[in-house]
Amino acid sequence: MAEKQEKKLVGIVMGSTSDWDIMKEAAKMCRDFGIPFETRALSAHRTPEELSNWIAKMEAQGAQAIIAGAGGAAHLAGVVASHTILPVFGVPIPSKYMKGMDSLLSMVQMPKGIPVSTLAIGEAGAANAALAVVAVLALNDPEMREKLLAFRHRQVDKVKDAVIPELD
Ligand code: RP5
Repeated sequence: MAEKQEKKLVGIVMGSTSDWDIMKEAAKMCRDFGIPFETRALSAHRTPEELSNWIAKMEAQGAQAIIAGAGGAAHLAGVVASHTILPVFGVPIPSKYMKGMDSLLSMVQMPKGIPVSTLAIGEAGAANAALAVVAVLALNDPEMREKLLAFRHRQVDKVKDAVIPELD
C-alpha cells in the first residue's frame, strides 16, 4: 500500500540556501504550531521554471500560503505571487551591501494588482511571516486559533514578568 503523504499546508521558499539562516525562523514557527510545511531553495532568476513547477505542485497539494524570502533585488516573492492566488508573505533577507534595505524595497513596493504581504527584514520577519500564516489558518481552524491565543498569552506573561536589572 502506498504511504499516505502528509498534506503540506505551507510552502517556504528562499532564493538561495544562504537565506536559510533567516528563513529557518519561519520553519521553526510552523513546526512549533504543528503546521506541515515544505522548504525549497528556488530562485526567480536562476531557476524560473522549477519555481513555477513547485508553486503548481504546492497548490495541487492543497497548500494554503507561501512564505518567500530573498535578498538583494528580491523579486522572488512578487514572482511567486504572480503564479498563484494563495496568500504570499515576503521576508526581506539582510543583504551584504545594503543590510536588506534593497530586499525590503524591492519586495514591499509591488505594483497594484499582485500583492505580497511583506514582513520585517530578517529573523523577526521570518518568524512573523509564519505567525501571519497561523492567523490565516486560525480563521477556519479552532484548534489553530487556540494555539495562537495561547502563544499570545505566553508572550504577555513573558513581558509582564520580565525583571529590569538594577543599576550597577
Ligand atoms: C538572492 O540573492 C538570494 O535570495 C540571496 O539572498 C542572495 C544571494 O544569493 P547567493 O549568492 O548567496 O546564492 O537571490
